[in-house]
Amino acid sequence: MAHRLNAAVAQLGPIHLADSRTSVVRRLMALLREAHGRGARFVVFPELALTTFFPRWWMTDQAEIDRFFEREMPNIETRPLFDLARELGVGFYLGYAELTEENGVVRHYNTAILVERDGRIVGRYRKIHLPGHAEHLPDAPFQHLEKRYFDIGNLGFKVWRAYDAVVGMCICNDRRWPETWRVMGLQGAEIMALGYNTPILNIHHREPEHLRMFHHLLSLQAGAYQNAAWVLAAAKCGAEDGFGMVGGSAIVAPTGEIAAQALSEDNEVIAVSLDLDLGDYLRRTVFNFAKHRRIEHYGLITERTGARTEV
Ligand code: ING
Repeated sequence: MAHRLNAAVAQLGPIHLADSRTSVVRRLMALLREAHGRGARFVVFPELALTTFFPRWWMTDQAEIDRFFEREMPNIETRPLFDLARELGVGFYLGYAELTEENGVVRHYNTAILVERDGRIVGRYRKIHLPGHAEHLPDAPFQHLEKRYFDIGNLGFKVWRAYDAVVGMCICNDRRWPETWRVMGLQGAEIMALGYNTPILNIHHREPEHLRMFHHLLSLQAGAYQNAAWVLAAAKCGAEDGFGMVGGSAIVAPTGEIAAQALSEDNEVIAVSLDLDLGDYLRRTVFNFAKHRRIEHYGLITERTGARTEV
């Protein structure tokens, strides 16, 4: 009997600056109900799923910045989502801005959590690859200040046993780095979940807009195939206060094929019955890591940060 998990990706349309957490949680709960109605027992929500993508805004007042962060999870606004999940027996991945204190120091992370079907938080990931910049770019149409507002994640890329599967997590820009996928693949991830907020416009270089979707899907499909795992990716998309973000939420099979993809740039659920044995033949053959990898030749990957030509 095939080892299966009915899963869904819940894409979010725009969240505007003026939208309250309560209104957003209502949308998340509606998406959770729809996913449950479609048989899903695991649902992936986007990165920073409780607020607008605030790194687009230049802010200097820390109290203003901290208003976008959650000091505890669940909290009074998100508790209804956790309660509904437990009532329906559905687990979820949720991205949000985490404010916490470590050894007396306040930290700000771009975080994702794995919540089991009984409502318990069983996994936490803090975004490692923070894109963008830390300084103000006054001439740019918008900012991308993740390097200013977030600390670099300190939990590594892990996997957890959840929903009767082995599940890894990453966030957004992480998907562009093959190291992300391989570290989870080396831990036997069967499912790799991520949320993303990807602006349509490249503020650093004139680039055809279609490349945003191409690079997004290329990253997902390569990560899935080269590690023989299912990839579930949830966008927050559409025009947030007029600033466009790409959709393209997708469920990608271990073969690298797109099993389902969102059609809109609004709230939308896509669902697939994941055959968790589908990647087995790839892990036994072409991506039998133990048989084929030659780590004695890979040293530069962890010894050298930037590229350097020495010839
Ligand atoms: N957003 C974008 C992402 O990686 C980006 C930033 C877009 C970087 C395109 C490079 C190219 O999808 C986040 N939030 O990481």
